[in-house]
Amino acid sequence: MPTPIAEHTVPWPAAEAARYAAEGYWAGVPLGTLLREAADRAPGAPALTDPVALGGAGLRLTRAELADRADAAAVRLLDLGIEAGDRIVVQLGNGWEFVVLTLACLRAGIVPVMALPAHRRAELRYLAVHAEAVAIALPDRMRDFDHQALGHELADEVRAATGAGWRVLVAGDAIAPGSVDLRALCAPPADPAAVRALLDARAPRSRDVALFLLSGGTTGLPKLIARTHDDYAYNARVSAEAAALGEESVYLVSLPAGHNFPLACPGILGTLLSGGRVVTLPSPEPVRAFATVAAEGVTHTAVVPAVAGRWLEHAAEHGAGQLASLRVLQAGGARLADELARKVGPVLTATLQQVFGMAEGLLNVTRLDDPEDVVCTTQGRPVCPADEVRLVDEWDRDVPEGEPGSLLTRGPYTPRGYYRAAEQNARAFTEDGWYRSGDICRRTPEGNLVVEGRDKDMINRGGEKISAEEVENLVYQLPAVSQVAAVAMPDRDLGERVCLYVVARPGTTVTLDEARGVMEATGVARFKLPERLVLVEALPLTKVGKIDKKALRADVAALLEAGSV
Ligand code: OOB
Repeated sequence: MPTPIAEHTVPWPAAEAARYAAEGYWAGVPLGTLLREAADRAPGAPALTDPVALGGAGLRLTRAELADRADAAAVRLLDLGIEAGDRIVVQLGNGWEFVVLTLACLRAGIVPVMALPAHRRAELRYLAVHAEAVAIALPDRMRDFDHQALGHELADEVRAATGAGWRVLVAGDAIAPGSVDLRALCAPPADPAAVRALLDARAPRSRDVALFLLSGGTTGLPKLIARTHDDYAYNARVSAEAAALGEESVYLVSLPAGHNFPLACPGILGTLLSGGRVVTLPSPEPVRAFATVAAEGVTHTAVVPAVAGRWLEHAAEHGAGQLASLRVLQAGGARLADELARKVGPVLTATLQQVFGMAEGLLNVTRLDDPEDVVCTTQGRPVCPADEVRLVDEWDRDVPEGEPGSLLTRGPYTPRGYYRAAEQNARAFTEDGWYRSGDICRRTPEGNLVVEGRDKDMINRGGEKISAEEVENLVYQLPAVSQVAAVAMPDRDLGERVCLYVVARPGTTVTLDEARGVMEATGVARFKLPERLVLVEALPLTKVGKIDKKALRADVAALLEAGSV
């Protein structure tokens, strides 16, 4: 049977936990109950719109309808033998099924593992095995990929790892034999009061793990971040306040919904807790997104800088008339260039909120009433008075005020360790529980953070995080590769893309296609594939003998500048 989650999580020390509860950051109420209570405050108010559902006719749910469907789905999951504490890998596109299933899990204490739609066999298998999941929820097909078939292909390996069953829950029209029809599972209950009473009686504890998020990735395999009901509810609530979300707000989710930013910063959960309405869209592509903002009266949304750039271009060409209702545009996930930031207000006619966050916890935001310079040139400041942030040098000593340093953090919604990862935790957390974010920041005199770089081995491709180590491990499978280094190369649209520096074995060569081919064969997400390959005689080394990635990043930037790659 799957191991109880608590055996592999790192709790906050008792003194801190007591303080976070006493100071009101931890409300002591599980997320599912908080969401149900929010529904009770105005049962008939609109809560969820999926304009694409039902063959384009759209699905609209009130708060009560959404909460009842979530309760019905929770009970049906329990009836399938999936119990509180069990894990479900969730890989769904942005749509109503994602919202109902997530709420159902939160109500029943079933723990979703938030995969991304771009993940493929390698990532899903790893997540399922590492989390000892008993089920996976996916679409039948998405963007020409047969997710349902993959869900079934994973069965044997996952069962061997967990010793438990494996259910494939499928959202779509083509439900294969052996799959569970997720839409039927999420249908309204016959007796809403009965399912509700059943779930009220078995609500999880607020300090239990509510869900797993994935780390941005600096190691060979992604790490799981266990977020508790208490900490994640606070995360959603405090970011909703900072974005001024309320009952009249309409939040558009067009980034992948399982990512922390659109899920709870304030995202779907913050909106529903505030009594607002969530509108789902499968992608942030501007023609559709702008039309949806206009049609649904969207007031808030979140984008990554690459999307902000596309929206600005689209608005410059076609005007921003469709965005009249948009009040707050959040941008985060990667550094937003100051020049782009300055255009958001005038061109998109919305207030920009920069969000510098991480699935590991800490959230920094610019406030809606901050002066323009702060909003356009900084990534904001922590959302919680109890957030602790240090900027340190390579010996963990605080840098002088105003100097750049590596960001360490602790706080009421920043867990003290990854799930089931003792070895990585020793590196990613200090002994006294500070998380090493790997971001190099400086603090302005008025207390805002500016992200200046990073000292972690990660490539940030338009907000999608790629571990250099993971890419390198995969490319090393090619016999002709003697040495390989994956580094970020600057890119106008995405900020960064993956570039490989390769030393080939004598008498051989390595091409970009071969490197991509060997990665694809292992079934990893396509966004991780390198887009340039530079053959070199040797890789530059630092004084201590490590590959000098800084030199390589400078090298590829110079090559691009000279137009020779
Ligand atoms: C968000 O979360 P993750 O876990 O995908 O990635 C976290 C990392 C940060 O450590 C930093 O390196 C980078 O992404 N990052 C930014 C940034 N926001 C995130 N770098 C520069 N400027 C920013 N504004 O990306 C995330 C989570 C919650 C809210 C927003 C973003």
